[in-house]
Amino acid sequence: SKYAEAIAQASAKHPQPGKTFQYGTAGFRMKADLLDSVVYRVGLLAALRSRKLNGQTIGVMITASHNPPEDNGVKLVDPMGEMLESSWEAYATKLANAPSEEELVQLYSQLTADLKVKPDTPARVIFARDTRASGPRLVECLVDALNATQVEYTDYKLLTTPQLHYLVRCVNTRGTQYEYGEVSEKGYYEKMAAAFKQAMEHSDKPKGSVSVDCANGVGGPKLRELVKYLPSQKEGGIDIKITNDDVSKAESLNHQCGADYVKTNQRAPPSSSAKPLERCCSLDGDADRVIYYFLDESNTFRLLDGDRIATLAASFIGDLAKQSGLSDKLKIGVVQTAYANGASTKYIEKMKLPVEFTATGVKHLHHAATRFDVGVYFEANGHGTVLFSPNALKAIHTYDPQSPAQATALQTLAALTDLINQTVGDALSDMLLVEVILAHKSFSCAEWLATYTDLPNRLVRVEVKDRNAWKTVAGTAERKLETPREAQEMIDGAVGKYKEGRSFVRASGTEEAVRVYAEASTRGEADDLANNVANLVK
Ligand code: NG1
Ligand code: ZN
Repeated sequence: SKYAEAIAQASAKHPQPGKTFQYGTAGFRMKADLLDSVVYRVGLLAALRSRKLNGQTIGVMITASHNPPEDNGVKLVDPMGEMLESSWEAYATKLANAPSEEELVQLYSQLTADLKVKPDTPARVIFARDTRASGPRLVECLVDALNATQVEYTDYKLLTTPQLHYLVRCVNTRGTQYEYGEVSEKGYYEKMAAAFKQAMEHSDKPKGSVSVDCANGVGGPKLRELVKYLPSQKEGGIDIKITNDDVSKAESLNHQCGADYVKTNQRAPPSSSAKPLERCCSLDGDADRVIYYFLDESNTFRLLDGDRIATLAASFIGDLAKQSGLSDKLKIGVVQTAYANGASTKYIEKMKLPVEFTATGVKHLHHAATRFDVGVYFEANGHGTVLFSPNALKAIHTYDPQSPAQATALQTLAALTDLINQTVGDALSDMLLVEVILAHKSFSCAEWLATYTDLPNRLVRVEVKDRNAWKTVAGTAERKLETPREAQEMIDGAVGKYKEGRSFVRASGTEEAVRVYAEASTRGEADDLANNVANLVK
């Protein structure tokens, strides 16, 4: 076929290391030194995907998010800024596993034919990477593939994952009625800053400051850039204190800091110097997750996780919908996973909002959220966003307010549709959203925390020989095991001994391990239950 020779030649520079790879929930992710051939082949698939979609631009992001500095990963972004369509994940896996150049070329022409891709259609790709040391080398592997398949490409160098998703959507909607924004990093900051100003127009000034732990990743320099576009504290903006923004020492990425550290360990980064009641948040290594927290008066660590952001956003948007006179037109719903704290689910039900559960992985949540006019979705770990449907946008932008109060609520609501990244969870955007809501509600972190009481919980990672032995029953959002045979009965037995106990086991989609989650009415009981179930699994 047309590119066969070029593909084979460049592929020989990046031989398959004799490993089996799988495009998982977060694309391919592993030790960076194993990734060269994988990234090369992902580049080949990006070309195919773009040609299949008539030359629409596909994104490639090189990052391993919250994982250690020596890891890296790669994932594809579809034209509207969504994750790669799931049926194509299998093609990625197949390409990554082709053992030789001949088999790779063979598979590529097979896919070209099966998918009815016309090799002469133009192909366009944009890509970016996080701050990992292996990034530039992996970019070379990617570029080799794009050159071999004659793709037009733009290298955006360092970006957060959500910034790349934003750009992909901007390129593909340019000049249409769905235009999403200017196709540049600057366009991203300008859009967000303008929306922030508008969202703050009818609010009190933000109280206190927010310390942002950037995990020593790409979020640091990008937040510093964003801050230049935001109003200063004097002008009614937020006092943002940036910490852990050192990207010069590769080994410090995600080390003892960042959203995953804080959520998993349920404590502030040891480097934090925040005083009691000071508002803090942590981003992860590619800035698509954010977690809030603070120390209370008695110096006890208090977490405000993704469930908290979801409930805060749902309650605020619900209020705005009522105040603007649009509550009939905006059906608001919340999407969670089994990892959501049971108390957050009860609170959403108390607000009389529908709540749905999906399997772990944002693509599942995202998909479910599109079925609401306003779909709020967050994983407990802080990854999520709020989606406004085309109907919701139309209602918000065409409604004629019947009073000044309706007009101000409507203006704030409209600002949120621009402030909130519509493509994927975005730590910078989500952080501004939280700040806007806290300012509007005149909420301190303590008042936010007081909206409901989390059930104490524990997440344990158990290394097992074969994680695939743990399969969950379809339709249970991963809450029940089908195999190993007696496992679920044993778990149920353990759970039954605790008040408000809940526990489930599932195979990780990103690591060679299974995860045990447990919650119960006291800290001690939650820990006990988690340990008991972990022992059943070992
Ligand atoms: P796995 O490894 O499948 O549990 C983890 C997170 C997910 C999601 C993905 C992708 C937990 C319990 N799991 O998935 O929520 O964020 O990584 O990064 O936090
Ligand atoms: Zn991430």
